[in-house]
Amino acid sequence: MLSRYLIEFLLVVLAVLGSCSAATIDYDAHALIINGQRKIIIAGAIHYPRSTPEMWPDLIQKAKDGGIDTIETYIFWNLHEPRRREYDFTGNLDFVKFFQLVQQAGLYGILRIGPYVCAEWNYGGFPMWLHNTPGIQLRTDNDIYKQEMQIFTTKIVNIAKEAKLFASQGGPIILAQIENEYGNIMDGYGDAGKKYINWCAQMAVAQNVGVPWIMCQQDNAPQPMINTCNGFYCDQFKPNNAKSPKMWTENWTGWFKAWGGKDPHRTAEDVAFAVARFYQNGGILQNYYMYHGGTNFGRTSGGPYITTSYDYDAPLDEYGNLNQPKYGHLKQLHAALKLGESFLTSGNVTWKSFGNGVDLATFTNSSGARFCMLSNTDKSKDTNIDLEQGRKYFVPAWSVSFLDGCNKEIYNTAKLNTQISMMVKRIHNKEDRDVDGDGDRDAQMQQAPQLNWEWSPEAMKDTLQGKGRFKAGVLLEQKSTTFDISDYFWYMTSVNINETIWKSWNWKNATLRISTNGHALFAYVNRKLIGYQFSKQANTQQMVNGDDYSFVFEEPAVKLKLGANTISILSVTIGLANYGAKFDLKPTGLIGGSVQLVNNGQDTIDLTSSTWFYKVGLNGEVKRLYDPNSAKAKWVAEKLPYGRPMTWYKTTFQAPAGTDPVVVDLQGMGKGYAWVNGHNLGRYWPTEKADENGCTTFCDYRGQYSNDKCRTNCGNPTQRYYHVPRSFLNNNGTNTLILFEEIGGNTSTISFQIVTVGKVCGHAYLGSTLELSCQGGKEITDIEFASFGDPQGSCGSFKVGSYQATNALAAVEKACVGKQSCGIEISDATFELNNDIGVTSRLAVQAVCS
Ligand SMILES: *[C@@H]1O[C@H](CO)[C@@H](O)[C@H](O)[C@H]1NC(C)=O
Ligand SMILES: *[C@@H]1O[C@H](CO)[C@@H](O)[C@H](O)[C@H]1NC(C)=O
Ligand SMILES: *[C@@H]1O[C@H](CO)[C@@H](O)[C@H](O)[C@H]1NC(C)=O
Ligand SMILES: *[C@@H]1O[C@H](CO)[C@@H](O)[C@H](O)[C@H]1NC(C)=O
Ligand SMILES: *[C@@H]1O[C@H](CO)[C@@H](O)[C@H](O)[C@H]1NC(C)=O
Ligand SMILES: *[C@@H]1O[C@H](CO)[C@@H](O)[C@H](O)[C@H]1NC(C)=O
Ligand SMILES: CC(=O)N[C@H]1CO[C@H](CO)[C@@H](O)[C@@H]1O
Repeated sequence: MLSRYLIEFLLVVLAVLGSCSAATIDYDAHALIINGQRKIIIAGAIHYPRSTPEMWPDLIQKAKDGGIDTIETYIFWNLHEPRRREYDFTGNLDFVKFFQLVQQAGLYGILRIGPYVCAEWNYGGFPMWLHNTPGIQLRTDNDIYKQEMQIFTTKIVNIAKEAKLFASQGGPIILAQIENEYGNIMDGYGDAGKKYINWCAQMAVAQNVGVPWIMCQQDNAPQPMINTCNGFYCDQFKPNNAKSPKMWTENWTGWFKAWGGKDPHRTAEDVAFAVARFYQNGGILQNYYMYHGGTNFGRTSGGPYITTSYDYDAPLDEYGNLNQPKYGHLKQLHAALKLGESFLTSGNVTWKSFGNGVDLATFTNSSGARFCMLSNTDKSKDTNIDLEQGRKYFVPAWSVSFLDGCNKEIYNTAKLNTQISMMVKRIHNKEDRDVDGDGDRDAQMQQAPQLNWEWSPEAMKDTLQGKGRFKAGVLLEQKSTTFDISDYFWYMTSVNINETIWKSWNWKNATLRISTNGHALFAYVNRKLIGYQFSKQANTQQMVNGDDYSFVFEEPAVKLKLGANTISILSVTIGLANYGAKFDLKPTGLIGGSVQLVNNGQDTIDLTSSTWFYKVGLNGEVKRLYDPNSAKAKWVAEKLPYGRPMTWYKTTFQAPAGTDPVVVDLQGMGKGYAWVNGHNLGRYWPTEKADENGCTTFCDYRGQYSNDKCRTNCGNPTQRYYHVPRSFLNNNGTNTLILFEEIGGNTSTISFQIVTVGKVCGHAYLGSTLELSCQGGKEITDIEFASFGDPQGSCGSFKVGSYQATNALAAVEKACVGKQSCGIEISDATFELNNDIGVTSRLAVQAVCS
């Protein structure tokens, strides 16, 4: 205890010392000026609730090592204030600790309060009580909303001020944001929208944070707000004030994924190209959205239909591993940009055009030294450019070269000199890695440990009998009625089939027809499940456009009986909308829909206006079956069901050894929720498959990126593996996995696995150093391919080209085998070159980590 007090004392001393070094943040059109120093900023987004406090230091350190100087995050209102005036800033909601870690790492921070955040986050970050406040209208000139927004913004600012988080107080935060992408949808609010955005600006300025405020995608942002750009490319963006710096708050490093969607990829070369073009064209701050995407734990994913993984193809993958080559290629870009900082911020630039989309920007710093960026924006034509000194520069299509002193190429966005890591998921137990006794650590060959399952049915006696907690003569709106505390909402009614109807109609063949706003429903008639349905498969574009998720459920051959018949409908949400004008008013559940019994398509009994009974949530949720310590849970091992809807499953397991990230493979299961030791991992849905069509094996980095380009994983489960952060696990004793299965699943193949580097590939040009490294203490055990010349193909399918040096394999084996990481200098000294080999020669290597 003593040492803890000592540490706390030291922290207090440090904080006091720290507060002396308050920074002034200023700007002009060419630089952010921090304590008088002219800077460009390279920022990366890491959302604190999408990982765990135990992961934060590693993520922040990796960002720093990757050349990021600023960490940006939104603030997530719905988690911080789940009920009005009840706040939560504990665990992974401790944003103060997050920014303190950012500062301890020597980085700056950007605080995007919103408080509307979009972010593919449930309801864009709005708490449901806000929506349910009488008289409120969100994101417009409405006094009730403005008051709540001001109270929450002030609360966050005050917490940040108390912790001295603003740079003006000696803290890390250099910029703050109010509202978010309002400019995109403002027209939908008419004049009230304009009034509102002006009010936002005044309210923010009055907070007196001592650092500049920004508004993203807000062309008409009132001064002193700095309007900023979001997008895949922002090189042509111009702020609305000549004195404002050109800033890019969201440079999308990849894209998010939807249930039913394919895996998106944005190449390292194209991200680097976009960033280089931005700074070449006078940009001074860009923020990778995301630098680490992470996981939508619990019920945090929005959409509807956003997956639990929020990997985003970001430089750090969902689990915090380096996503190579993107991470390393951007790291080198950042080093090149920082080398040019005094030039890029001088505002002294001249342009020379070589035609065909080839342009040279020459920056001169105040000492008169020069720095050049040579860009080729043509989508297919590579070029060789002769600069004054007679030196030729090979500039591939869709790339930018950085020329130190305007005569030495230090980086080109299309020339990858960094390793590609092929990540694998595997069963792994340190103790018995060498199962077949041949001296290899043959982890892949091992069987997953057998899991022993128990189960418990979801108790539905009450709801299948139509017993609810309250009733109404209409079909209610789901999210507002449930306050969104659960995905699940029961609609129940009874229909009396009297003698007259029974005789006149053929009720053996009735159809139940339900029209709903979604996102899924399970229909029961007289206690029997007659069918279920989900909103149609969505693709990401539909969600961005805020498409509706309504559908009509129709089940023929519904058996009715003379007298009272009970109809129970379990309506399910799958993440609430987070984008679009008035997205908050988008209905969920059966409101505005209808429920009908139809006889041979002719006669109809309309139940829409019947008396409906309601119940919020599952009984298992109320009994906390997901909590391994719940006293109310009754688990049995006998007759373990397969394919049974509405079933809870429970098992115990040992945590995989080591430090590599852990996932649970839920292949075989249908749809539901998973908890480890009571922590909600998020929705699982491995039966929801990605479209069969539209994938590519080869991905051309050249040309304008769109989120449909370079998709993979066609025909496979959208998400099969679910992240179990190490901090959720008990490394010594047992761990408990609990599942709630909606549609029916098979637990036999569920296993826990680690995610690690399986193979590494390298690709590097003459004059650079190729660095290869494994992860988690593993070593390079085998070189599967090494060729210096013009190797063809890509990682996993390299082939020798038309010429190669003779000693590449031996040289690489010597440098790398038996090591956790190695570096190979690509020079005349390393390889036996012959005359054929020119400036485009490169080394390609594929190695195994185990
Ligand atoms: C300008 O660049 C040169 C070469 O990199 C450097 O030595 C000098 O310090 C720079 N001047 C300023 C004012 O940063
Ligand atoms: C840009 O730098 C050059 C070389 O030092 C100098 O001649 C020129 O006056 C500068 N231009 C501006 C606008 O500062
Ligand atoms: C039977 O039900 C129908 C439809 O609700 C109603 O019109 C009719 O009056 C009922 N007949 C009797 C005998 O209750
Ligand atoms: C039931 O309905 C279907 C079409 O909706 C029809 O083809 C079939 O003949 C009907 N069966 C009976 C027994 O009425
Ligand atoms: C867990 O077990 C390891 C060795 O088996 C031991 O060194 C460590 O102290 C244990 N940790 C806890 C928290 O019990
Ligand atoms: C469950 O999955 C296992 C493994 O794929 C399979 O062998 C078994 O037949 C399945 N059980 C049922 C009831 O489908
Ligand atoms: C503001 C901005 O640059 N938006 C762009 C984001 O990216 C999409 C897809 O490339 C463009 O359509 C937008 O214009």
